[in-house]
Amino acid sequence: LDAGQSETDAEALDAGDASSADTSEADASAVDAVPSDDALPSSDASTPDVSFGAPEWVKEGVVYHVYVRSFADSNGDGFGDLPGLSSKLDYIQGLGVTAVLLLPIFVDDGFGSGGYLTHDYTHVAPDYGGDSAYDALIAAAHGRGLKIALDLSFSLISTQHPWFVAARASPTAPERKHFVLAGPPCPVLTNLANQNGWRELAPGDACYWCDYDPSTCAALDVRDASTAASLVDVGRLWLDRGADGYRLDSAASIAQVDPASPTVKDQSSPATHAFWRRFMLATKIKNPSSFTVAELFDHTNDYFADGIDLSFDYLTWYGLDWSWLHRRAVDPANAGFAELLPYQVSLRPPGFWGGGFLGNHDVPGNVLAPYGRVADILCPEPCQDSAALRASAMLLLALPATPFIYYGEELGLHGSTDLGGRRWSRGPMLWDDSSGHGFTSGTAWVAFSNDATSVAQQQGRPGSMLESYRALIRLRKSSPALTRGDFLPVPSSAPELNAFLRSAPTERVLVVSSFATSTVSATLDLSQAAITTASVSEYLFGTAQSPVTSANRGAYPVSLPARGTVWLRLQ
Ligand SMILES: [Ca+2]
Repeated sequence: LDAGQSETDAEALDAGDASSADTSEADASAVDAVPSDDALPSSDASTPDVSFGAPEWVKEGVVYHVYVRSFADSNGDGFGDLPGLSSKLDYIQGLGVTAVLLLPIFVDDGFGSGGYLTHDYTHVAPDYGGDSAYDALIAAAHGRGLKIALDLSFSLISTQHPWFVAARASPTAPERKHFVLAGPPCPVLTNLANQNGWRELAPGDACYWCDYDPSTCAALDVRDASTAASLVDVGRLWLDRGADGYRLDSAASIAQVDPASPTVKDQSSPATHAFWRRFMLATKIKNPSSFTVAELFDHTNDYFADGIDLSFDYLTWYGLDWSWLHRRAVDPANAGFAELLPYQVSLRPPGFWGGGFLGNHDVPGNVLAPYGRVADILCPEPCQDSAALRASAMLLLALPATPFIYYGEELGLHGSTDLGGRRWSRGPMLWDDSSGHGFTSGTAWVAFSNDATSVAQQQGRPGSMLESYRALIRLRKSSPALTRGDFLPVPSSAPELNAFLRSAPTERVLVVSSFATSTVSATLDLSQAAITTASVSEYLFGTAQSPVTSANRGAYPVSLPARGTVWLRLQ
């Protein structure tokens, strides 16, 4: 990283220089007019006419979630890059997905943070191919009708960011305004037992905060107007440069420590909401069809009021031991589903949309850990029976939420054999069976998984996981019920069977799923489903069942083999 260039970038990012983000005066004044504590932005008469809520293309779409560093390497240096990703657009388009969400691609510290600690929000990392490779990707993707979404990590930046370097160098540096500072002496958080995060900028100097390793990261202070404006400009900048949406990393944490009360860590603080409100208004003005998905674990209603379009459905994620899918995988008779999924759906106010997922980049793991990729949970190596993976895919793609498919899940990919924490779930894609697996002509930056499979093996092979995903994505996208339908839990006589109905005006789809390891037979109560004598059952995917009729709807008999799932269309 060229130091002189970095300073220039940092200055350009500063609030005073609106030209850096090509911000029109009209946009800026509209955003600045928003009070920090107003109601839902669209209800505020002082705001322009902006339509909030997830755009239709997101509600009806499927998103492919990619770690660029591990997807495809174009130049043999062992790191995946944007030209590599661009070279795989045929494959991505062939999956049938609508959009590709990239882990952070900005100038960063590379391996350590996975891109989440940025040095410079205004440029793409050189080892990803830089800005020109980004422009080429956008042009190629848009030419195919594919959307590209970026990951924004605003709560913490790298201690190598020019702002921090300058702030640390001098007590009078104006860049100090960008950081959460307190002391000396460093405050001690009172509501955390084993974690502090305050550290002196220099011996005897003020303290900055980071709740990970303070030697690598520092919290930005979005209560500072110029800092907030700079970050909002980043949101405008990348929309101007063709991005179609954003993932908001750690959205609840962006203002979790207040310099005015530095002993308390408080997620979802008023300053957090004020910032996102301003950010959402600015980005919706810039591109009304863009979308934002926030990494949120709770209080999602409050973020909808800020204008955020959708949140990830963490409660239904398999990857945490308190989530339903994980508990279900461990104990197939776990009855939590009957309450949990309706609860998850109930968390959303009207208009708010969910993001469903089975796995992501954040799951640490090793051979002994309970987490990892979804395949590590549901079909550990050597994976002899992939039925459970297919069942999880059928659930994901039937839920009332936009599915986010984490790269490799469509192959049944397991974690990297690297033991470095989250690297486990960030291993390289397996494209073919050569020594570099088609990922690189050099040496991959992190170990491959032990999977004896690849895109080349599964492509075009009927019944393969890849072809199953393709078929399921195609079915979902063509189904009004599965994409936009209401969600209605269906009572089952056996707790091992999870059943629900997705219901649109023109179509209903019954979904029955079992993670049991043997056949389960039960009856379902479909009496709420308005089955008439004219209803016709059409088997869509999975284990064929008898038709639903007006005579059997009160006690509809189903029988599912181990790890069985069925999609049944009722018309
Ligand atoms: Ca490369």
